[in-house]
This record gives sequence, structure tokens and C-alpha cells, in this order.
Amino acid sequence: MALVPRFSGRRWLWQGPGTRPVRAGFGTLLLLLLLGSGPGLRPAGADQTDEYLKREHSLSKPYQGVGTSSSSLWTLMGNAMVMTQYIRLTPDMQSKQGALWNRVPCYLRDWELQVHFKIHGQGKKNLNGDGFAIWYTKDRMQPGPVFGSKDNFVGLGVFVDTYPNEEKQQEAQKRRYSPGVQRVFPYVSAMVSNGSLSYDHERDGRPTELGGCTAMVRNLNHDTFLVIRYVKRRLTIMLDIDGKHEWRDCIDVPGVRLPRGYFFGTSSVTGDLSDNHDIISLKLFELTVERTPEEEKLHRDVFLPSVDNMKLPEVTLPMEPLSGLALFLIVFFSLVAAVFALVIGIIVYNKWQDQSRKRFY
Ligand SMILES: [Ca+2]
Repeated sequence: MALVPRFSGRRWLWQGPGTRPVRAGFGTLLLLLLLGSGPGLRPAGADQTDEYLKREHSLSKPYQGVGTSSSSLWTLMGNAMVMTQYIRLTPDMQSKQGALWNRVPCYLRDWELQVHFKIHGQGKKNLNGDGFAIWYTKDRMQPGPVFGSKDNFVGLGVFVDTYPNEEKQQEAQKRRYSPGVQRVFPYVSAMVSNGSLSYDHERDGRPTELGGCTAMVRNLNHDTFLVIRYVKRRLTIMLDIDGKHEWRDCIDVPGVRLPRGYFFGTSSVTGDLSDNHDIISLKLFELTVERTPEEEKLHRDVFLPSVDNMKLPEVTLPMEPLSGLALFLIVFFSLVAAVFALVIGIIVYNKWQDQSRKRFY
């Protein structure tokens, strides 16, 4: 298996599909470069990274923690089904909708989610749909129109879109794309929303996308992987879909602010067109990165998702009704302030009267 060195923070990571993130210091890197990083060669300590896998946010065969009960780690929704070798979000049938949600909120600052998936079906190219989404959002288990999940979500959505809605619409209107604008499907894209953004399904999310790339992921005989990495507010999405066991860059956006305590999930929908959307595994790794004191200050927790240099519409939160105690305190302190002002006023008035009387005599 070829290992792809990637620079992340101050450490080099070696990444192979389906494996754990592998760390090594600079010395090991030099040694590896001298030796040449051939197949099977691993940096020292590669086997001691198990502790980074977060089991409470991960899912793999034999899918024991998956179910519909409140005690299961992963909850199924809609038409999703647990099979022996995979979890089928939707079968290759029209109008199906399925989802799988982690029940444990994730409080990690830096993480990496490896998604092993398979999309396959009877339909010919562009006669299949619609793809699936991977979520890191505030809400979970909310069905809706965005790949089977709710619109105006709060958090991150990564979409593996297998049907070009916009292109088909343009074709129907006998319009042509200018070559620079056309996106080739299947297409992977990402979106961050604070709840005020809507995913435009008719345009395959083009107005709100942070970035994207073409990904030929259907009906392949080899394994297909997608990885979402979130380190020091940098969102990176990479793919391993060519059967070469190498990560290929897809999206890389700095300045992505995601709150902690959100939920991982994945969902899918079929309409007139369909596909089997299968999840084989979801593996979440905690990444330990060093931060300078300045970075520590800069990377303080946020309460709403946002992306630097990208203006999201403001969220207007409805005013919450005041509790009885809050109301009492407001009235009480207003009264105290009023009495205080009155007393001060009387004192000042008396002083002024005394002085004018003195002047008079
Ligand atoms: Ca689409």
C-alpha cells in the first residue's frame, strides 16, 4: 500500500485508505525519504495510533452498535437497513430516503472522518440519483430535501451528488453551458450554513458551495473512500476512488469555523432515479496538533458555523420569552434605579434651592 505523506501542522501524516492516520517526526521522515517509501513501509509507531480512533463516533462491521433503540451509538432512519457487509441508506428503488446518525455529540477540536462507501445501481450514467451527504450538524435525525436531510441546517454538509440537476434543466431549456462553468458529475461539494442558507437542489448547491471536484464514484469494482479533515480550522476533503490507494485533493478551505458538540451523520435520497447508497464504514480519528499561544487565542470556540471571507446571511433568532425570575429581576432593578435617581434628584434640587436662597439674602 502506497503511503502518501501529507504535511499537517507540524507533523507529517502518512495516509492509506482505511488505515489510521499515521504520525512521525522529522527524523523518521528523513529516514523514510532515504529509504524510499515503498509499499508496506511504515514509519515507526504506526501501530500505536489506535488510541486516536474514536469508537463512539465510528462505525464498522459487524455493525453491532446500530439500531433504532435509544441505547445504540448509531441510529437508523427511514429506509436505511443494516446488512452484513454494509449499511444501505437507500436501495436502488425510486423515492427512498434513509439516514444514519451518530448519537454522541463530538467535542473534538481537530478530527478526520474517513468514509468508506459504495454507490451502485442499474441505471445508466446520468440516469441514476441522487447521491448522498455526510453531515456534521447541530441537529440530527431531521428528514428533509437535502439528500434526505433537513435544509437550512446548522453545520457542515459534504455532498456526493450523482445527478446533474442544473445541467439537465439547462438541456431541457435548450441552453448550453459555457465550458468554464460546467461541472462534470458525479460531483463532490461542501457547504457550511448557520441555518440561514438554503441548499439549491435545482442548481446542485452551486450558489453556496465552498468548493468541489468531479468524482467518478459509481459502479466501481474497487473500494471508494472520502475523507473529511478538519485541522486548525482548515477543511480538507480528499478522495481515494481510483483504486490506487492514494488520496487525491478535492476541497481545501481555510478559516472554517465549526462549533464543537455537533453530530456526525449521513443521509441519502432517491427520486425518479435511484441507486444503492451503501456505507461500509465511518471512522473518526482525533488528530493531535500543536498550537502556538497565538493560535490558541485565534482558535477559540465558536457558537455558530461560519467561513472567513464568506458572508453568510445573519441569523435572526426569535426572542426567547423571559423567565419569571429574569422578569422579576429586571423590574426590581429598574425600580431600584428609579428610586435612586429620584433621591439624587431631590438632593440636587434641595442644594440648588439652598444656594439660590443664600444668594437671595
Ligand atoms: Ca444533484
